[in-house]
Amino acid sequence: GGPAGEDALLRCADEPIAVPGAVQPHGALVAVTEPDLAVVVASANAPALFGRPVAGTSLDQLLDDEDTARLLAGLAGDLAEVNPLRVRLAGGEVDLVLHRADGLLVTEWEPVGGAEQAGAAWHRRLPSTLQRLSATATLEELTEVLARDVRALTGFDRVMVYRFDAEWNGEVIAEDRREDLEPFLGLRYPAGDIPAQARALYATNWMRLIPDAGYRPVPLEPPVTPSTGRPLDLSGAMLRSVSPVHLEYLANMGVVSSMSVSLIDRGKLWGLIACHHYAGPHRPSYADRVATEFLGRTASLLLPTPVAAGEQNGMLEVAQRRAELAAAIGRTPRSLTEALTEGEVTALDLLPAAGVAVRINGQLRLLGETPPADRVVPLVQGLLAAGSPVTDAVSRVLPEAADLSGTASGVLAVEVAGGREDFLAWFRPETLREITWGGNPYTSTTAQTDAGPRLSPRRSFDAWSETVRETARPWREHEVDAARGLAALLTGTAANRAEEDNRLAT
Ligand code: BLA
Repeated sequence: GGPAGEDALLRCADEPIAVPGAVQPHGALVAVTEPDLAVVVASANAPALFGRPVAGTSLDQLLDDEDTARLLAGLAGDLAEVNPLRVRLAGGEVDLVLHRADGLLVTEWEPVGGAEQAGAAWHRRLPSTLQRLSATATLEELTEVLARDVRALTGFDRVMVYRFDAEWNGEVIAEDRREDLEPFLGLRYPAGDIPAQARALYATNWMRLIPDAGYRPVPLEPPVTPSTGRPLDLSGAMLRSVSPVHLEYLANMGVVSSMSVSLIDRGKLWGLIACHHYAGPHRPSYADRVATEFLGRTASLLLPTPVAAGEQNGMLEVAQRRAELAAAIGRTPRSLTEALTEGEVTALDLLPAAGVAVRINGQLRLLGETPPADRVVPLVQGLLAAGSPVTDAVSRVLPEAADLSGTASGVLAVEVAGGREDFLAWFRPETLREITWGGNPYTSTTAQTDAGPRLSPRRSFDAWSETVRETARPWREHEVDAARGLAALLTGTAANRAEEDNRLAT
């Protein structure tokens, strides 16, 4: 794994962030039953917001008749289309935001006063913003436009596009910031900074806001919901109180306000738009947050296009080689191994690699730079058995293969079915990479808490460089697809030929 050890990650990932039993103080939460709107759970700050006790009452007693009617009308339809309902309370205008959880209607009340409003001016610019996003030609451009427009909309001091790698470490790949701030562009952060349960939540919930990381959590009353016997599920609540570990992290970073919007590629969390404010608390209005989420959703839809994925380079070549190899296999009377290793186009030409091993009907052939023949079969079988046939860091899967890093730091192996343990395997050598972390990720400390020892965030986020060894240039998705396609073709062909041989023999 990455810099933070598995155990520590697991303990961080154990924190039940969906049920903190508290909200942030920039609004109040009231959960009610339907259809009578009777109050079941309320945050301790609700009475102050409504100017009267809320326990034992119902929402129609807290709202005027007109707002109650609008609320009831909204409940009949799609709640996402109702949010926010602008209502008037004694203390002023409030954005009322609705969703359902634990069989209750959860209502969240956020005062309009005190929020930053980009408002109508920005909304008029939305069409041109979308035009700019969709007209970008590369992922770099797309994420740059995204960072710039989100900052223009929300007024944060710094807006970053943060991309996860295969091990959930992340990298800042685009940034727009106040000029006097030091750049974070290009810095990496270890997977443990955003633990698994947080990533799982962010894969379904697009937006979270911490207007003031120095806040004091406001408890829910009662702490345990009578109907479920558990604390209220706040995974869909905009006011959800966040992890104290994360608040410590933000304080260590000097961040006063943080907001993040998910970037989701075909259902999988791809990255985040991460926003910081340093000068003081910062709260973009609910409407502006919805607009930001809309930009995040739009960018997410553009991610899988070949242009954004940066996949157009080399894609045609690989497809072309694959077709040529398929033709060679179809036409040759020779063995499949010969067809793949002796023709004008060989398996080594299929995709960029330094060497290839072909093993069909137990017959092994090597081309280019590969590990020695007696090491190739155990290496590939070890990777297959470990469930990591495609890797750019072989020694992390099989430490005993570390001495092969000069030829096989990266292996892309595919099985050819037929019961003879046949395979194709491409090899890439070690390429030393210098990477720069936002703070030395190996210095996280363990803190004692009520729930036992837990990793606490590192204190320094100063750039810290490390040379990564025993890794190869990563395999790209279309390369893996081409290798799998070729293996499937060989599987079919080998089966046909075996059948033919049988018929000839009888
Ligand atoms: C959450 N960590 C987060 C979030 C971000 C980061 C963006 C989402 C919440 C938010 O929007 O603020 C991390 N923020 C970053 C990174 C950058 C940034 C990498 O700006 C880079 C520039 N964090 C730790 C450790 C633990 C931990 C050791 O450092 C665990 C013990 C936990 N991070 C943690 C948790 C959450 C989190 C639990 C979820 C917070 C929540 O939603 O309740």
